Amino acid sequence: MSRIIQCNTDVLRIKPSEAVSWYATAQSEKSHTIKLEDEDGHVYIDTEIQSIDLSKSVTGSFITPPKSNGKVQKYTLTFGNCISYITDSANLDDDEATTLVSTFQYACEDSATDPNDPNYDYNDLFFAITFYTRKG
Ligand SMILES: [Ca+2]
Repeated sequence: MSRIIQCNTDVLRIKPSEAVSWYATAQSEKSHTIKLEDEDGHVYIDTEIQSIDLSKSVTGSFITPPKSNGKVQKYTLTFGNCISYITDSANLDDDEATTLVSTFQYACEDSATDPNDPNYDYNDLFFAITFYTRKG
């Protein structure tokens, strides 16, 4: 079920050595920044998208580092020019209920029209990030 989150950050728990891909597009007069960094300050996504009609997009991929310090890293996702977002996720599981693919999607609100009277149509920035458990 979708959740409305009243801030511009989320925390993702991503397994070590996981293949990750992401995609963003926008429908806004504003330029939107997206950043993903781990607890040690390493940056995995640092991008900007400016599109008024969903015609432009940015995409990328990376592999998370091997497990360090015996812990699973938490990654902080930040939408620089948004004030809230709606999010949901979906998993693809095999016959043994092992998750093969997880996707988190975000529809973000920037209230570009008037910060004092936000329209909350959540169509300003769209972002999706997918983790692939079974790599190679
Ligand atoms: Ca809006």
